[in-house]
Amino acid sequence: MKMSIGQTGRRLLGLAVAGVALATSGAAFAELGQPAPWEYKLQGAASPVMEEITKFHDWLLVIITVITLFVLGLLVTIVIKFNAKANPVPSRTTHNTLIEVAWTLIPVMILVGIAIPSFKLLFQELDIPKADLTIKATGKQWYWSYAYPDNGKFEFDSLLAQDKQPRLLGVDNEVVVPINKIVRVQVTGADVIHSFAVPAFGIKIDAIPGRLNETWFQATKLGMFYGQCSELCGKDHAFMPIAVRVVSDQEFADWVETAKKKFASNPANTYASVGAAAQ
Ligand SMILES: [Cu+2]
Repeated sequence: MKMSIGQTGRRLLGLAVAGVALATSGAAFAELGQPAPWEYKLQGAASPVMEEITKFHDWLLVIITVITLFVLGLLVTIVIKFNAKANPVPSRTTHNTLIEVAWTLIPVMILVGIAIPSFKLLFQELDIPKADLTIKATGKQWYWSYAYPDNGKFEFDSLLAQDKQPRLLGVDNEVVVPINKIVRVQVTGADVIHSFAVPAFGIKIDAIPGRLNETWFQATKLGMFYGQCSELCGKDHAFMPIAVRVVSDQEFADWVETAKKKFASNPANTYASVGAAAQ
């Protein structure tokens, strides 16, 4: 099948329009705190750390784009100007001090330009500010348990709820946190290594048996935020989602009161079983 130039042009235009439509519809479907179909960007940020991660990501994207275009430009120049036909007698130059200094110094400057924001971000992630609230997340095969050691001392299990939306992310008991408060998350594993990750908050930390890892987030937006276990942990690794509900201070206080009663006799509640074992 032969196409005229006009036909090819129209096909290409059609493809481009379809591509743009796909890209923008991906953005239109995007909902805060969960993945979206055809998503190619990071999830929307809902914490100061994630905002910085997004900025850093965008900065790196600028750097790699400029480098890639520059190298492409060099390659095209070489192919056109210095092929055997265009340049039958090649130059025998072997050294050029200026270029050698430049191609050493410029990459060093690029690396420094990456290292400085990178270390700033690393310190922001690892330096946990004074926490308003602590939550302990324990990874188990294959669900999460959450303990609230400060607020009323209760603990509960959070299992995938098959009938809930979004599919494979909804759980029976959600983690609830107040908005704009610094939440310290202590993470451990009860059996094998899991990983506690919530993209919109910019957190991902291994849950290792016998070890207590710490991370933090400050949710700056109300709503539901979803994450998943991010370390291969066995056959149901894909079915132990993390669901965090960010609410107002008042709603959080009310929820704590309800949760204390609801989970008081929960067998997962280690605070209750410690008391029972002592009797
Ligand atoms: Cu896991």
